[in-house]
Amino acid sequence: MASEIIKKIADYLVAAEVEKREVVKVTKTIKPDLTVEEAYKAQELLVQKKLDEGHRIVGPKMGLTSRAKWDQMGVSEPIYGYVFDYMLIDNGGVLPFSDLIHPKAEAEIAFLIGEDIEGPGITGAQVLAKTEYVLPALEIIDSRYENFNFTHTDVIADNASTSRVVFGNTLRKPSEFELELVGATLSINGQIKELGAGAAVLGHPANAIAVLANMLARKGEKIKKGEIILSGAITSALLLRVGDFVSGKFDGLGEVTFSVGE
Ligand code: 0L1
Ligand code: MG
Repeated sequence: MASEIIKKIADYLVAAEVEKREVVKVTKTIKPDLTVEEAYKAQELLVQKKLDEGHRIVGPKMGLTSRAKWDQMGVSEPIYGYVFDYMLIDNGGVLPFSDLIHPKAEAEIAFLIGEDIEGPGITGAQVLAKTEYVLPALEIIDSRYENFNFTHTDVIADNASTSRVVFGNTLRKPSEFELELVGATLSINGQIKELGAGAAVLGHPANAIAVLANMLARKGEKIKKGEIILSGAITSALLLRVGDFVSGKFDGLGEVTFSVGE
């Protein structure tokens, strides 16, 4: 049973998302000593609220998957959140800026899972064997906290800044690739702003999915067949503005685009 304070945190963050307004981080306003366990409990309540409203989970997502981000946040583990159906934008579609607070885009490789994956002890190789397809994606993160200013536990409670996702149309078997070598560029209005390779994600994007399976196992959960999972950012995230045309080009996986509307 969640405590009143954990419920308060979930309500605080859901209201910020719905009202599209940034808020001061939870560790400054509600609970300075928020633990990782409590933060995931708050995230669970936030997720449950969305399910109760009739939204459907597309899949979990991994965040903070680069060692550079770990150093920056002083942590040694990625985080996860959940992508919902209302967050999906068609490839080539429009992201209405007024729906969000201060969106940023990052390039990622997504995994369409072919069989349940249950930790602990899952490896990247096991993930690849149970992956139906990989596909390119642009994730739009939109922290509910002012200036993206948060601690590790704040961002966990905030559903790992999850906001919108554009999946590409090219589905390929993971066996066709060395995913760690897949390069990606992220451009705005035709100019390459960021670039990277799959190896930026824990050495190989499948490793991030393995970590997710092992983290979910701690609470008796598993990755489910049919889920589409973002494995973590290959590039840094770029702040978006109205009028931007955003394009992610992935070696062998095609292009994903969207425009930022008003
Ligand atoms: O998807 C991500 O890696 C985002 C994790 C949260 C950190 C951020 O909002 O920058
Ligand atoms: Mg991401």
